[in-house]
Parts: sequence; C-alpha cells; structure tokens
Amino acid sequence: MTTLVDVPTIRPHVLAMATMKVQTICLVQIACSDGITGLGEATTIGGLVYGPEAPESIKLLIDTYFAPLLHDQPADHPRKLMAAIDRHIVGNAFARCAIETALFDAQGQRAGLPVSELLGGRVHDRLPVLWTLASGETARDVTEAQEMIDRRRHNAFKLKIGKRPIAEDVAHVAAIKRALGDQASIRVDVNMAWDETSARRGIAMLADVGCDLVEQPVHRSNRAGMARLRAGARIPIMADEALQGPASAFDYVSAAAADVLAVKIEQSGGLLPACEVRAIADAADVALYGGTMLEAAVGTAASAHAFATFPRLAFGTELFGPLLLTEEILAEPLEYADFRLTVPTGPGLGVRLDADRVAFHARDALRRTIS
Ligand code: MUC
Ligand code: MG
Repeated sequence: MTTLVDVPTIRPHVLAMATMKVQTICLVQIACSDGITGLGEATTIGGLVYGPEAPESIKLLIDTYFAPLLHDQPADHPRKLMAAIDRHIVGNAFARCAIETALFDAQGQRAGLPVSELLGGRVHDRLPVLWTLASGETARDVTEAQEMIDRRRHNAFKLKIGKRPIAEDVAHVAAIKRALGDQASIRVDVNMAWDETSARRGIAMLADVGCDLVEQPVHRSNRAGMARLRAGARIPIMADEALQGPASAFDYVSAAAADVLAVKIEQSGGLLPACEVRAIADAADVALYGGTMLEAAVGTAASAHAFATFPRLAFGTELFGPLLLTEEILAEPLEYADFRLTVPTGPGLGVRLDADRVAFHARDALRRTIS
C-alpha cells in the first residue's frame, strides 16, 4: 500500500532551485502473509525540481509496476526479490529504495534484528547530525544556529547558497561564521547553481571566510569540472546530485572528482547500493557523508541503519529531516541529543507509525472520510 502524506515544514526551506513549505512523503507498507508489515519511504525535494522522480509518480509506479512483482513472492530474501525486480524495472531509484527498505524492515522484524545488523552490523550507535540553515535571512539563520548549539542539538551547519550573486552569498556565509566562530563547522551546498568559472571564484572566496566544505558547486553532469575544481581548491569539495548509485560513485572516484561523497539511500537506489557506494569510497580513500533527501522519520531511520554500518564517516550526517517538519508521524519520535541521532535498536527499522497522524495528513484523507 502506498500513501501520500503532506506535512508542513517549520519554516520555509530555501534552496537554490526551490523553496519548500511542505514535504510530501510517499509511505510504502508491504503486508506479508506471516502478518508482518514492512515500512518504506520515498521522498524528494520540490516535486520534480531536484530529480526525475516525484512522490506522485513514485506512488503511481509502485502501485502499477512494483507491487504486482511482489505478489505471492517469498518476502524473506530481500536481495533476491530486488534482483527479480531489477530484471523488470529500469531506474526509478527512489521508488526502488522505498520497496527495498520495506522488505528489510519486514525481514528485520521476522529475524528479531535491526536493519543495520542485516546490512553487516553497525559500527555506530549514534550519528553526528548537521542542520541546514536555509531561512533565506542571515540574522534569522544566526539566531537559529545559536539556539541549536545552546540546546546541543547541532554544531555543524550547512548553508544553502547559489540563488544570489556570489559576493552576497559569501557575505552571508562570512557573517554566520563570524557570529558562531569556533563553536560550529560551516559548510555550503550550491545545489549545482554555479558554472565552473563562478565556482572557482566562489570556492576561493568561501575558503577565505572559513567555510569547511563546498557541496555540488556545478551541474551533476560536469564531472571533469568537479575534478578541476577539486584539484585547485583549498577546502574539500563534495559530490551530491552527481551520485546516482555505485556506478556513478566509481566514475567519480576514478576521476578524482570529489574529496567527499554524500551518500543518499534514495539517490543510490536503496540500502544495499548505498552500502556499495560506501565500499567504493573507502576503497578509493575518499571521505564519506551521510546525506538526506529530507526524508521524514521512516526514510531517516532507514538511512541511519545504513550509515551506522559505515566505519568511516568523516563529515557526519545530515539526518535531520523529521526535525524540519511540524508534525511527527512516528508513535515514538527518533532521538536527537548531544549533537547526534540515536540509531534505533528495535527489530527492523525499529520505528512504528502513528496511524492517526498519518491518516490526518494523508492526501486523500478528505475523500476517504466522506466516501
Ligand atoms: C541536498 O541537496 O543536499 C539535504 C539537506 C538539505 O537541507 O537539503 C537537502 C538536499
Ligand atoms: Mg546537496
């Protein structure tokens, strides 16, 4: 069963390509004949503006193409089932991830083990979590950051830039770095908004004001440009949108096109492919970061299980998705404390939905109550 759930954000989240005021979650529930139900989530940013899949298209494709392939199949071998799906469905990484997540959740419940253990075993019980400052206003971002530091919730911040002229963006970064000083690590995400020449100038200016990392400065297709920028930069350059699973990760590390890979379970095509990206980065001695598509709690828990198995996670994670939403969809929220997220310990994903909250925010809630 797939359900679209619309949850407002706590404030507008301003990215180079979109301003988010609501997050649409495609929740997937796979009911197995042994009475176990596995949960998965496919979520993206700003409809179709970030990638080729939107929550509505994911729902349609899961209902129409993925679900029939699962009927009457043994659910207790997720990898085998996903290989069977791969023989019939090309691409659709986000939808694939949601299905694979639900199969692993169900299998973990069946085995009495957390998903992290099914993925090889966790090496971290808690993961560092950064917060994105993206209100669009410098003073508001400073206040928000200081409050996060005081509450010991986050001490690393990612600033979304690329929408304004470079000098204005760099002044914004400099002001935040000046206000927070050594209390915080400041990084930026350009979300592909610059061309290579602008990026060369922007990265040098960002290094001068104490920025620690620049994420995806140029278009995802410009791998050669990323390699040139990386070679000339004084601060690390991270690939995000360019990473679309293990083959692209291999391509990137082979071309020395990034210092850091932002692994996202959805962009990778699932938990297993995300772990393959991890292996490729480690083999190439390239640093890792646990990324997010701003998933709500189910996708965030799934990501946490995968990232908990990464021995080296030099730049931490950004698994704050549920905190950006006004409403909790879990019966018990994920635990954020001391700048870190606790990886759930229960069987499967170790999370349970709050069915009433989900029903309340489900997109077809009105139609269902009056029909
Ligand atoms: C992205 O491009 O990294 C992750 C955190 C955030 O604020 O936006 C996303 C997407
Ligand atoms: Mg990014």
